[in-house]
Parts: sequence; C-alpha cells; structure tokens
Amino acid sequence: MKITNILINLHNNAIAAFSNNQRHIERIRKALPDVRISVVSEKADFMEKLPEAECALVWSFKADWYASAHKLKAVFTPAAGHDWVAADPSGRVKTFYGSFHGRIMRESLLSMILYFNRRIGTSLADQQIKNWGRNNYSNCSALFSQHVLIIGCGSLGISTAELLKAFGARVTGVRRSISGEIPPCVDRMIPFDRLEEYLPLADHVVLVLPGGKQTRGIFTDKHFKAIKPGAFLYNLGRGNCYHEEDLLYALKFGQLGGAGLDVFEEEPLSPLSPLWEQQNVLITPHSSAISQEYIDLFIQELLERFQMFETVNQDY
Ligand code: OXD
Repeated sequence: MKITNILINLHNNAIAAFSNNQRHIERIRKALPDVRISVVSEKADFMEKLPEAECALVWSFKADWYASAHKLKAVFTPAAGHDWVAADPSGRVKTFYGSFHGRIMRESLLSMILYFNRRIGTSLADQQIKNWGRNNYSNCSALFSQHVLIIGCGSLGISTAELLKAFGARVTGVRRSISGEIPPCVDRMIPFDRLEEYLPLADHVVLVLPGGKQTRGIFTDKHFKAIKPGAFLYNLGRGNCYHEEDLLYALKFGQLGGAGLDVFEEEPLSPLSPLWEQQNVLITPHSSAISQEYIDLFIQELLERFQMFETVNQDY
C-alpha cells in the first residue's frame, strides 16, 4: 500500500513549537520525494483539500470529517492524548498518535524532581534576601538513594525510567496490567491494584496517566493517604486522574512534601485556584512536552512508521 498524497495542517496558533515551518516540510519532501505534499494553515483550506488526501497530519480532526474524506487512509497527529483527534467511527481510516514525547517530558520531570531534591525554591528565596543558608541543604537527598514510582508506565514512563536509572534511582512502574517484557531501566513492574503497597516506599510519585473515562479519579483519597511522609508527587499526564481537593488536602494537612504539577482538572488553571497560593507547589502550564525539538521528533516518528509499513508490506 502506498501513500501518494499527504495533506498537512500542523499550524498551531497557541504554541509556536507545535507549528511546522519550512524546514520541517522540506525534511518530509526530501524523505518522500514521490509523494505530493500540500500544506495549509486554515481550516477552510484543509476541508477543501481533504476529499483528495490519502494521509493527513493534523492537530485536530472531528469524527464527522471522515465522511467527506473518501480517499483518506491514515491520520497522524503529534498529540499523545486522544483528546483532539477522533478515531474514524467506521474503522476504515487508521489514526496514529504521537509516542515520542517521553524524550522531552522526562527532562521536564527531572527538572521538577531536582527542584525539590536540591531545594531550588529555597535558593531563590534566599537569593532575594541575600541569605547564605548553607544548612538549608543538610536534609537534601540524592536521587541515587531514592525510589521513584511511575504510575502509567507506558512508553513515556519507560523513557523517563531510563533517565532516572542513569541517576541511580530505584524505579517501580505501575500499569493497569502487566504483560510483555520489562525493560532493564524498570526494577519492578506492578499492577495498579498493588499501588497501595508501594506508595509508602516511594520518595517521588509520578503520574503520567492518559486521560479518558478509565483513568478519571483513579488516584483516590486512600492513595494520597498511603504516600510516604515528605514524598513528592508529580502530574504530567492528565489532571482528571484525581480530585484536586484531595491533592490540596494532602498538600495542606497531609504528608505530601510538595507537588510538581503540569496538568489540571481545568486548563488553563483558574486564577482563583488555591493551588497557585500553595507553598511547595511548582506549577507549569501543560508545557512538559513543549520544546523546539517537538515537530522534528514527530516527523522522525512519522517517517519511521511509513518505513515500517513499507518494510513489512502492511496495509495502513
Ligand atoms: C499530548 C499533550 O500530546 O498532553 O497529549 O500535550
């Protein structure tokens, strides 16, 4: 099966790093010299060209658009989440979601972990008041003596585990169910129903769960209560996996040492959210995957997928 025509609409008004530029398009043209490439940045142009397209690269695609896309065989989106590109209700067109984000997000996570471990917040506060507070660091811990629990340990979690392992941390991955090979960077993989046993052992609890019905509210009050006193929690997945009141309670009155939060129940986070005021919270604006390498990693993955299909002579 061959794709002879690709329609690209990767323009992103909100985030420059998520938009294609001329160099990206040249890279695709060079790698696929026999394929006709059309690039648009407006929805109206996209809809006009869609009936002729065999493959679309997009940020959003609604379920009812498939009806007018008679020649379409595949939709590729850089997003990891299924929030913006609907699958074809008839099942005819295949949808491919990005799975390259780990290489960027793991650095965002690591910066959060090191922020808390190395008391960077204290350093900034001391710098403001010109305080030379060496003893503030006496209770710091190093990652090589710590245990990190990664909840939702798929490709993103494993990519993160590789980096944590290089720092010497002990890594436990948590999955809904365990099957297949466990990579050497993960010391132990446990099923979600054993989470409560491991929460009291972890110094850092990382949530990288996908959104959707299956994960909504999956991390409950009892999980917050099982966390080891002083441990840190990070959420780089989706903000719907717990109730924010439970998180706030754990930060205010519970034993949570702090939290690095990139995603929220409602985004943008309301200026009225008490999380902004909360001590020991580091907030980033759903930015853990944003980086100049983003579209290049997407193109690399796209070309690898194209090549794989050709090599195995598999239909899309
Ligand atoms: C995604 C995101 O790619 O959350 O799904 O940015």
